[in-house]
Amino acid sequence: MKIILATSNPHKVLELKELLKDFEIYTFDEFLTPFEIEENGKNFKENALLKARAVFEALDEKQKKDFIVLSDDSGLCVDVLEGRPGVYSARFSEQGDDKNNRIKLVSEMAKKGFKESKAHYVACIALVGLMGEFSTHGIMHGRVIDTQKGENGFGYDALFIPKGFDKTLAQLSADEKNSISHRFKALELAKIILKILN
Ligand code: ITT
Repeated sequence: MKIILATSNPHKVLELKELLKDFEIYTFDEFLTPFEIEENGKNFKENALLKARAVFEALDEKQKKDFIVLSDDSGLCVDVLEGRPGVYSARFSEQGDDKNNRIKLVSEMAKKGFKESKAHYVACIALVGLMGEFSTHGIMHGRVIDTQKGENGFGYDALFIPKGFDKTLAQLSADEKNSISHRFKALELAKIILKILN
């Protein structure tokens, strides 16, 4: 089955390609001129569907027959921040880059008097094709700390310790992260749908 990834985040592309090794994977910029997709959904599922739909609609009729579009909307929900940054994870800081997002997370916890908090990552995977629209979710529980540790991964990984571990995600290898992550879990469910559609 041929899949087009509807994401502009190169870190996600790497993880998704690794996790979807058995499929023929393309990125949407191999077929389309990259364009802005307004993520104005109120939850991960709405945003994931918005992204996959926008890319699918931009394909020509032949491509629509040949491909399924797969998107990922994901984020980190921190308990002491009442679930923030959530769907705003990519644009939490004014600058909207990973480094400033991590700084803002630590400072928002500090403002409330916390050095760490329970937290969870969520990923929603959306699939859009001629056969219809589908979505799956995956969650990884853990805690966030106020000191960055490790160099691997992206986003908030240097601040996130998965439940049952004593290292941050950025201190784990890509294979270790990919065997426990929110993205891995959502994709395991998405693969069941893909197999049935095939
Ligand atoms: P696309 O919309 O183009 O896919 P994006 O980065 O804007 O790219 P999202 O809106 O889904 O994607 O935001 C995801 C953000 O959540 C991401 O930028 C990180 O800050 C955070 N995030 C999600 N999954 C993560 C992971 O596995 N590790 C670290 N941070 C993650």
